[in-house]
Amino acid sequence: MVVLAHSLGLGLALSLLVLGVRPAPSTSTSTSSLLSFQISSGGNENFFYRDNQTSAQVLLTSPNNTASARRFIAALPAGNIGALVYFLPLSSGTDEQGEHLGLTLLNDTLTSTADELDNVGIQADLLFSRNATLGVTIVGAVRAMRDYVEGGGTMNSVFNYTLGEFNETSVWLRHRYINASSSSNQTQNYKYTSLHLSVPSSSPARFSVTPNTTVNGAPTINIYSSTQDTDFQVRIRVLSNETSLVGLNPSTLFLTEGDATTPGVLVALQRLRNGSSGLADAAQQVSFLTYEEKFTAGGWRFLTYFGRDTLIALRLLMPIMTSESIESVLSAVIERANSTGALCHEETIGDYASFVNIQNHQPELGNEPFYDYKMIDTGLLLFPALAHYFLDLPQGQNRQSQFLARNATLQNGTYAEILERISTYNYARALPFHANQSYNNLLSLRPGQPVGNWRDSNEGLGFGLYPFDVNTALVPASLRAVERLIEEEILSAPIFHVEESQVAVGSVAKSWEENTLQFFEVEVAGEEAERRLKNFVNNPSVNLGEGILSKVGGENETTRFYALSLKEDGSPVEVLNSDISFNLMYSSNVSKELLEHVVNVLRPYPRGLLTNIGMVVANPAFDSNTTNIGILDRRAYHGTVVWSFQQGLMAGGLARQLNLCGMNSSIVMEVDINPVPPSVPSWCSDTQFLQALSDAEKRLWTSIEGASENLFTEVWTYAFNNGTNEFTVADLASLSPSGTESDAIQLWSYGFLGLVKE
Ligand SMILES: *[C@@H]1O[C@H](CO)[C@@H](O)[C@H](O)[C@H]1NC(C)=O
Ligand SMILES: *[C@@H]1O[C@H](CO)[C@@H](O)[C@H](O)[C@H]1NC(C)=O
Ligand SMILES: *[C@@H]1O[C@H](CO)[C@@H](O)[C@H](O)[C@H]1NC(C)=O
Ligand SMILES: *[C@@H]1O[C@H](CO)[C@@H](O)[C@H](O)[C@H]1NC(C)=O
Ligand SMILES: *[C@@H]1O[C@H](CO)[C@@H](O)[C@H](O)[C@H]1NC(C)=O
Ligand SMILES: *[C@@H]1O[C@H](CO)[C@@H](O)[C@H](O)[C@H]1NC(C)=O
Ligand SMILES: *[C@@H]1O[C@H](CO)[C@@H](O)[C@H](O)[C@H]1NC(C)=O
Ligand SMILES: *[C@@H]1O[C@H](CO)[C@@H](O)[C@H](O)[C@H]1NC(C)=O
Ligand SMILES: *[C@@H]1O[C@H](CO)[C@@H](O)[C@H](O)[C@H]1NC(C)=O
Ligand SMILES: *[C@@H]1O[C@H](CO)[C@@H](O)[C@H](O)[C@H]1NC(C)=O
Ligand SMILES: *[C@@H]1O[C@H](CO)[C@@H](O)[C@H](O)[C@H]1NC(C)=O
Ligand SMILES: CC(=O)N[C@H]1CO[C@H](CO)[C@@H](O)[C@@H]1O
Repeated sequence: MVVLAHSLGLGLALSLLVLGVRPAPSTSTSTSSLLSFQISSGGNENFFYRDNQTSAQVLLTSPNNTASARRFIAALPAGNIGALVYFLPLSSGTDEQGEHLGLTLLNDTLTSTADELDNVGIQADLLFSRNATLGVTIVGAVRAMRDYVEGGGTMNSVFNYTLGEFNETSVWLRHRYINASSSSNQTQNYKYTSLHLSVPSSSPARFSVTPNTTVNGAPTINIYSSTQDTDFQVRIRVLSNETSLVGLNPSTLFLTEGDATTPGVLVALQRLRNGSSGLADAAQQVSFLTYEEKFTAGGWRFLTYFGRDTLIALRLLMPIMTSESIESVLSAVIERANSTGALCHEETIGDYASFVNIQNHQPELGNEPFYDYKMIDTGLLLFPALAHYFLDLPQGQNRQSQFLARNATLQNGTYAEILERISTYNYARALPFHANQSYNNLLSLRPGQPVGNWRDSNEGLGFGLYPFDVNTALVPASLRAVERLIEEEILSAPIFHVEESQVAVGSVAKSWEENTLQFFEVEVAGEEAERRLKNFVNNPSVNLGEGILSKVGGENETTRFYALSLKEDGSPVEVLNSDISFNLMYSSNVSKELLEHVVNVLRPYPRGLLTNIGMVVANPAFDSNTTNIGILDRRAYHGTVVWSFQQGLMAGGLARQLNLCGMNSSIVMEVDINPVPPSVPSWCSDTQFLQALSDAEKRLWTSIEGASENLFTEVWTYAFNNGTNEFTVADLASLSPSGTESDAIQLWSYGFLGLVKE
């Protein structure tokens, strides 16, 4: 309680970090279920709307974006359906070629809508600056829209729309669900996603529609002004028969200030309510992504269930969340476990599920959800969250009995039974390395899978097979959490035998804690490190120039860091990376040596990871395999780019470690509630080292605050000015060869709401 009194004094004296969130109009975090806000990000205007009937994100290409096509996207979490339309300027023959089409969404016109068959969805009024025509149009599955946008124009004719009724003022485009019957039965009509274009009263807009007689050919749909007015309005609606999810309002999602049991939690909650902190808007944004039944990962691309994203977001936000919302995340994950005990990465629903089921030769499943179990990390993130909730946080006190007794709805069994299965599966995965500590007993990507952890690709892992985060942080952290839950009799011990004798979960954890890091150790001697660094900055795909090296210091020092992953032969992928953040956030008893690596990593890029606009997640500067330089450059989704959640994990994890040393070690106030360790870590008494760690923390926050406008987005990249040696934020979509874009709001990036920097 001494700690509490002390930091209360501190809390009142806080000068809060004012995060640069864009202002959202009107609505407050009251009990109203209405959400309506707008965000400019990544070359798009993003509009968000939720009421008690529907929920949707709409995007339009920003007016100042130089692309000639104006892209309209609507994405609805219900069924993960939507529509994508590229509007193109219509040349009248007398026009200058390439003349610009202006297209904007009229303020306050985005709202919910329903048709006479009780299909529901959204509508908005668009303002056109000139005659236009419809380019590529996809109606239906958001995943089919992503395939087109990110897959170099991939389209599959099973997702084609058909032209419905049309005249001069109304055009219906419909995509019939893949598993809809082909009967002409009227009541089957609901098995459609529809895009409806119409003309609001008094608008001079008209449609000129030419059906296409070619099989699968798209009709020509022109939109023009029937008067001398060049500006005209068109109403756009996207509708389906999917049942809308029930959203969690900010007041359901987060604790009220009266519930706060520590000064840190109180301050974090006050910021959410306080308009001047900018975070009241953030509370609405994260609310848009959360539903009673599940949390979604980000919009527009990931408005569906993702296990990893929701569990990491939960770990960071849990101290300020209500029991109801915490249990919503936990139950969504548990409900989707498979019968072996693996956890689901992504849930494919709606029409795209029919497509996947057909691809998997199981068309009889219709549009039953497809759950994907390819990731190796998701299952390891559950128990640390569960143990933290039931054992450390006030919200979880006395909740375990009712929670564990619940019957699952998506499968048979109680939560207790499913959790036993998951923990037994994890334990079994960990035993081989306990028995024999050779690298090939570490957890590898699953056979035939190019992905397995958050760096979602072969390239992202530098073509490694054994990821660092999974093996050094998440396996032992998961085992330790299970050990605590067994001690408190919330779980029972997994029954599994090695050489006839049961091995305690804690002993298995210890083997992993003590013997995994060594495989990932990379050391590059001074002169060689300098040579590689010079080669890196001069590489054409990096092109930073040697000027920056004089700014980053540390010349000719031996460079030591942990590899991104191990290759099949056990050799380390020598890419400097941010995944040590998982050890800081999830591990118990981290060593001084690991923290020294943290100090190294938190140095200016390209010697470390820190730029003036955030922390990059990978840096191949010291890699002896120089082909990784081009593979993991600033255009790559997991290259030298900034992921906000990684910054949150690093900042939160570092605060977690520094706070173990007692008051004032960290510039981040203790919001998370952790048990007091039996003894203060020995490195805390090394004042010089503690200072180095604190300095690293300050550098990290300076870097983070350099792009505070982007904090809650998914990912961004940099542009570099060789004159000033400064970085500026750049949009990934416009540089990425695959068109990979960044979500304007991303659940786990809101982990920052659980961090209060003093
Ligand atoms: C939905 O909200 C509207 C406006 O707030 C209200 O009039 C209506 O009764 C609500 N409908 C339901 C089903 O809650
Ligand atoms: C385009 O406008 C948006 C605001 O609508 C702004 O955030 C962005 O920086 C602008 N981009 C350029 C390249 O001017
Ligand atoms: C529409 O809303 C935006 C953002 O809130 C605002 O900047 C703009 O002035 C509004 N336009 C009109 C015509 O009210
Ligand atoms: C066009 O079709 C719509 C919807 O079917 C109808 O309401 C409207 O009256 C029609 N307009 C004309 C000009 O025929
Ligand atoms: C039409 O479809 C509905 C729902 O599938 C079914 O209940 C009904 O019997 C069908 N009617 C006819 C005439 O086939
Ligand atoms: C019909 O579709 C074909 C194939 O996509 C296309 O080449 C043709 O231009 C279309 N015709 C019209 C009238 O839109
Ligand atoms: C728009 O299209 C209409 C109908 O084709 C045409 O009469 C008009 O001249 C066009 N306007 C412009 C500015 O090209
Ligand atoms: C779906 O369609 C059926 C039949 O028209 C209707 O009764 C039901 O209300 C619709 N549900 C939704 C969520 O649109
Ligand atoms: C569950 O998922 C794991 C991991 O992908 C897999 O090995 C196992 O076979 C799956 N179980 C079933 C019954 O499909
Ligand atoms: C779970 O289902 C069983 C049998 O199906 C039932 O006896 C039990 O009461 C249910 N438990 C809860 C918490 O609803
Ligand atoms: C649940 O149990 C019942 C009865 O044993 C069985 O028929 C059904 O297939 C099971 N459901 C699932 C999803 O395993
Ligand atoms: C109307 C429509 O959507 N047509 C598309 C059908 O799918 C093919 C590709 O498989 C496209 O080329 C058509 O434009």
